Amino acid sequence: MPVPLVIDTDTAQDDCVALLVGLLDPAADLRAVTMVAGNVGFDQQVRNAFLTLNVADRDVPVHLGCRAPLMRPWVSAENVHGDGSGGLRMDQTGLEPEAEHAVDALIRLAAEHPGELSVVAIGPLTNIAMAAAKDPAFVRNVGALYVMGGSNNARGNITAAAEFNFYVDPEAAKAVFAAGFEVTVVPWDPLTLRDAVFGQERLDAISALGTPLSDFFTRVCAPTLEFDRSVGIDGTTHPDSLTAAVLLHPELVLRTGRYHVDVETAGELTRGYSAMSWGVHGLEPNATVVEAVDAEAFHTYLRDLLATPTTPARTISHTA
Ligand SMILES: [Ca+2]
Repeated sequence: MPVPLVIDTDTAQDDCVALLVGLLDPAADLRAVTMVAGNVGFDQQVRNAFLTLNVADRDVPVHLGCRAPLMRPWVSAENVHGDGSGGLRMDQTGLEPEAEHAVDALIRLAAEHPGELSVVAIGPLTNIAMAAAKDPAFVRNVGALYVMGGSNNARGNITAAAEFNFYVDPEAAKAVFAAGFEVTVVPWDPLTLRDAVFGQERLDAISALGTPLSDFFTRVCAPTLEFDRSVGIDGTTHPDSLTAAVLLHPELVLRTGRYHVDVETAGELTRGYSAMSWGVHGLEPNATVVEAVDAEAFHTYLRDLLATPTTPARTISHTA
């Protein structure tokens, strides 16, 4: 039986790849895409989501969610991602998001089949925290919550201490870990930086596929590749697609640990820092943290996914 899921996303770069996982993997039954403020301008994120649906030749409801963090001004990652699509363009006439707000869609979809829906949250946790605050039953109706965010006692990416998603809306992240969800966390460091970086050889293997999906992947990931190389990472990073993949294919996971995860909201230098306590500090575990995945198998999985033939209905062009 395919896994019913919603992907909550700030759609840019690897978020697009994560959407492809949800749209194309036969193990997934993607019920909706919910949008949250994060990587790039909100309306551009929505365009990136529709661009991704088009290249996958799939139609899934898109719901617009929170356009700002709970308590703070939005922080962009446009310096990393550009417009998040690598400059891809298409005519979006007639493509409309659903009228229902993302927070209400999350609550409704989880309530329709209590305990069965998985939520893959790969942006700031604003929508998830809002849904939990609006309807406490949401927490128990969600079967599993997979979160890309934080670092496991390791370095951040937007600051020395913090990973972007938790940094942008630390209050939402803190609330989500306190809410009682069954949470699995895919952290930035060390996991992503060790097991989900695609260097030139892996990128060449994908671009050699010559499918609409592989061309899309190469274009969309190009700005991240350039940025990553400028900061000493030798390839593109894929934390969001990894998060969706490990939900659908737990056999990719080689090691996990149970942790008490909490998020810093008041630090002078550590806003958004994820404190992951490993069981010796007298705190009850509230999350499973992925510690190692089969990097080669993950690359093979994505490469095979991007080999899927699709016939995009709308023409995609590239502007430099
Ligand atoms: Ca993301």
